Amino acid sequence: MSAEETLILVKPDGVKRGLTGEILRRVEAKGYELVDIRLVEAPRQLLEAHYEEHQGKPFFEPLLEFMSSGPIVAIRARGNRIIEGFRSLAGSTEPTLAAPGTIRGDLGRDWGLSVQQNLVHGSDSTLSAERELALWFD
Ligand code: RTP
Ligand code: MG
Repeated sequence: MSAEETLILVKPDGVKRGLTGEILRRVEAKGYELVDIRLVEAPRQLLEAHYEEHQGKPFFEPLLEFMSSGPIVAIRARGNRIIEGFRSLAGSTEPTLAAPGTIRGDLGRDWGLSVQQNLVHGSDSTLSAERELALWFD
């Protein structure tokens, strides 16, 4: 089987807290390859497309506001079963519930806000990975 690619985002909370290096370190230490990387101030249109599955949900607007609150580091990364593998490195969505040893479990904080500020995003399927990589890297 040939290696997969995924989109990883270090969200604005991760960049602001100076955790980009630590997050990249974990991705590289796992043996994944960094193929491309860029720092982006994401326009609203990009975020709406990225999160189209969540349109209409109560956390959609706060989520877009959070994702617009500072620069994001977008990473194209490659490896065998990286889509599943990175989501396992990232841990569950809620930092409080994410297992220790994961990015969100070790480094994520619950700020008591209406949206989970959980440091990273990772594509959740080959279809989303293709779609999201096309949005962030054209
Ligand atoms: P991601 O897409 O960012 O990798 O995270 P995920 O799959 O674990 O979570 P998902 O359900 O796709 O939700 C996308 C992002 O929206 C924020 N969120 N906040 N009720 C809440 O407070 C809530 N629910 C979702 C998080 O930033 C989540 O990562
Ligand atoms: Mg998701």
